[in-house]
Amino acid sequence: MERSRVHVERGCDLELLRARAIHQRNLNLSKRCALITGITGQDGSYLAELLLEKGYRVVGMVRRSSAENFERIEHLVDRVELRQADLLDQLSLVNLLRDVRPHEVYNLAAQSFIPTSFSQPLLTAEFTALGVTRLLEAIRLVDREIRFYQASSSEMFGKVQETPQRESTPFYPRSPYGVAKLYGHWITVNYRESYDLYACSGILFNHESPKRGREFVTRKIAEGAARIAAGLASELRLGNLEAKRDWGYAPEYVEAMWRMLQQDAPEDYVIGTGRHHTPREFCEIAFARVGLDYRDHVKVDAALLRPAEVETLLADASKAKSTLGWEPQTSFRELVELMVDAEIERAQRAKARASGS
Ligand code: NDP
Ligand code: GDR
Repeated sequence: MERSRVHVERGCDLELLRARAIHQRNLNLSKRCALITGITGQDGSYLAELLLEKGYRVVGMVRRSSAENFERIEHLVDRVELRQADLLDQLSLVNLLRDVRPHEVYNLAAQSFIPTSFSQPLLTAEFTALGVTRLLEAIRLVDREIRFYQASSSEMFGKVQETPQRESTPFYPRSPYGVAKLYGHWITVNYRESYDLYACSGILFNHESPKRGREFVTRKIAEGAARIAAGLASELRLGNLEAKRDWGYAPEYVEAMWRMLQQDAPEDYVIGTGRHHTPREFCEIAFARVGLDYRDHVKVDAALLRPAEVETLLADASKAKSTLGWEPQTSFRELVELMVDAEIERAQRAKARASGS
């Protein structure tokens, strides 16, 4: 008697599980599905948040590593599906698309740090340039209806040929990264024109946030100022303080990516604020935020200068405004201050951990 009740209960559990699985599969089929490469990066994590809010099924492509690197998506791991594949491995991309069958693919994965592109130019080309062709080939093989976003960069303008830079400005990249991104841009345009794919290249100017990688100058300055103020460091070594960059706030930029894939026709767009500033100005505001004068702490280190520098970048994003209805909302000062405030919190947590409280 007891045994048969357990049996019935187990049977019910199985029925329930089966029903739930069918329900989940139906939900998955009815939802729009987006695949994000580079989901563990700054933009990938903000884009995943945005697409989840919009009701998408979000699948993130991650590459195998000996230690997990999910810091930026820790708060999302229960709501996104993570699948292993690599931009270096063609077959893994084809299989991934066959399994997931996404409606939209956002290709954010890349070797994205310019100094590393000088020290590892071939690896950069494999990831950042040829990786784009591998993904486009996988789309062409599996489903030509997939909409594709390529993360192109203002670095393609490099030694700028006109100011401000817009979609029609000629390119002149100044680093192996810039050259690799230019290949990614043109192969995206070429597959759109050759195979009628819905493929867009978003030419995004620098965008930052507290989730920015530590090696990039904005995060490095924000972190440096906060640590010096907390007594955890005394100086900050930087390279070129005079380069001009058009810096915006990353969460706003991922909205532009999504909008590009919702248009009637695929096109390329410049995304930026139309204002530029130098690392020196970033230092001024960041150190003032913690009550310090940057001139007492920042040292220029010639080892951090680049073999070829991009001196100035400035976006003309008027096409994005008129077509996508996209406009930046966060000012430069707000961006610096929100990044410094986030680092102050981190430094305080680090101090508390160190003192064991
Ligand atoms: P990040 O450097 O923060 O993230 C890069 C992502 O690419 C990481 O998730 C990384 O994974 C992944 N990746 C690198 N190589 C591979 C590979 N072989 N296979 C699979 N995944 C890989 O970049 P951002 O989020 O800042 O930028 C997103 C994209 O936009 C990049 O392509 C960047 O070049 C471009 N871009 C960025 C701008 C910016 O200002 N942020 C401006 C213009 C363009 P892992 O965690 O395993 O290292
Ligand atoms: P960038 O960003 O090269 O524009 O590429 P980064 O923050 O690295 O440099 C911006 C400017 O600051 C100067 N700089 C320093 N840079 C770093 N990283 N570290 C320093 O100590 C330092 N001192 C001065 C640099 O010389 C440069 O002029 C970013 C990346 O996200 C790319 O992937 C993306 O495509 C472009 O932005 C648009």
